[in-house]
Amino acid sequence: MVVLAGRQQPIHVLGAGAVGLLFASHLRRSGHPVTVLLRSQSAAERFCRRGGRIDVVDDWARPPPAESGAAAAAADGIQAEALAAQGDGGRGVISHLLVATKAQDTIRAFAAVRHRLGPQSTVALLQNGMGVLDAIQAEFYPQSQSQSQGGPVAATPTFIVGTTSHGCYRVPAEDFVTHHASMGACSFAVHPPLPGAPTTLPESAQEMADALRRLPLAAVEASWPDLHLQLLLKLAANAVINPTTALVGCCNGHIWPDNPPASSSLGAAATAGYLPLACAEIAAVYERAYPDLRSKLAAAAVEQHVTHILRVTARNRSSMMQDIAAGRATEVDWINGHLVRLGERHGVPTPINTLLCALVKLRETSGPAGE
Ligand code: KPL
Repeated sequence: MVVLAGRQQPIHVLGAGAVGLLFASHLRRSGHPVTVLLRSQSAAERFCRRGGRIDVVDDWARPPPAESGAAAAAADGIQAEALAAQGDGGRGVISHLLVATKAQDTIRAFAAVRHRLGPQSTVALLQNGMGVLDAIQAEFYPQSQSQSQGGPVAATPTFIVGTTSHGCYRVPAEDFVTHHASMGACSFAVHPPLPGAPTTLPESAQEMADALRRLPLAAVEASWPDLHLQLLLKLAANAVINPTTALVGCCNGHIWPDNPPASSSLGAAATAGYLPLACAEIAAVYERAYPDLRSKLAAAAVEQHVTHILRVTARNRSSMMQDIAAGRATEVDWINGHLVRLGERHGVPTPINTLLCALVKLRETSGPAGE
């Protein structure tokens, strides 16, 4: 951890949803100073009044029938800052930033901290879907894109891209509490320096990678190409699980084909046809878009991965299901929408993803109670 003026630099966490709270709490419990960046002054005050405490309810560690009374593991002494105060230029540089916002909220949230990031900063991104780093670069660091084509060297932060299969959800009535419903894993990779940029990464990049690796969240550092493969597999899992559970309003396990049919009639229907068809469509897109990865992204491999994620997150409520239930916009454009656009670019039809996209968007506009 960098020590400036005798003070350890905090890891700032942007996005206080289920995943952001889970990581913030574990980072704090691992001994790091942590600052959560909250949307409003009143949220920051509420957080300070509870002693800067985040509770993680470890649902995954409980046997299935015991649905209540789980002890929460608390991490306290976490600092909070409000993002709402525009022009908070007085606040210092952020050396380590973990962005755990929803894909669709990331550009807006990033805009509020961009002025506090410099070339010595490291930003770890942890969104579902694809294209968030490209969108950030296009919006805030357009020079970095010209640099990849040999343009002038850009003073951008170092980016770490991660993906996680931990299942977690929040209950709206519980402030700063996250339920860790299923123990998954996490992979991340440091974005390699762009052509022409210094090849030595800032200290903050190694520190951020070390901090993530040491969390009790099965986090592993991957090479950049390996991470790309994992992002594509995770995209497939999110494209099948999230809209289906959001539209039906069920936990992930309900659509898990191996669930006993007695407890899940939709699970049985999925076994019969839907899941393999959806996976085959995604694999067909990948085959054209990434021919080099053909052997690793065949329909059987995609289906095996989706089924694995369904099994390990059976007790979770997918993030899209939670968004729909709360009347919020979803990540569908970054997940199924991304696959539809990729299919269009490579001449592969994507009727299932197109339909899922359209249905989720209709559901988004019909409001929480479906009026
Ligand atoms: O990423 C998820 C999500 O809900 O967004 C999974 C891994 C599917 C867990 O529910």
